[in-house]
Amino acid sequence: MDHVDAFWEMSMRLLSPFMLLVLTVLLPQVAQAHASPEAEDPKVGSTVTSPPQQVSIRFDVPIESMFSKLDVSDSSGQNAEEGTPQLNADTRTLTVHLKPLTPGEYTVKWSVVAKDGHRTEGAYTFTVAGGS
Ligand SMILES: [Cu+2]
Repeated sequence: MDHVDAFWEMSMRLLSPFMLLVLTVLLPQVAQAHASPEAEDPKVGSTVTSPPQQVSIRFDVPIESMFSKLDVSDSSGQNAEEGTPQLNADTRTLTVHLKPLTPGEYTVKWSVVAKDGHRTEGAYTFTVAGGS
């Protein structure tokens, strides 16, 4: 074993605990940087008795408004939203206004880009009660 190897081995022995600490602190933040829905209004899978005037989703991290989409459609696939989705001042809540909704099931599709550049997307339904 030559001098360089010994130096290298000692360096790694000292550095490894430090590297482990750095990874432990940094990795959870990287993993959480994707945007996941925290709260939906109307709630996922819910049945509401009065037609909502808007759909909003609050995410767990800030999102980019330019790349974020929020679509609402009725059971025949017709657009139910009115205008384009707006990002609230908190930069975590996406809201879109709705046309007057008739009773039935509605599908909400969302697709957002978090500040780390990663896109996440999902869909869920809610039902407006009444009718047949
Ligand atoms: Cu990410």
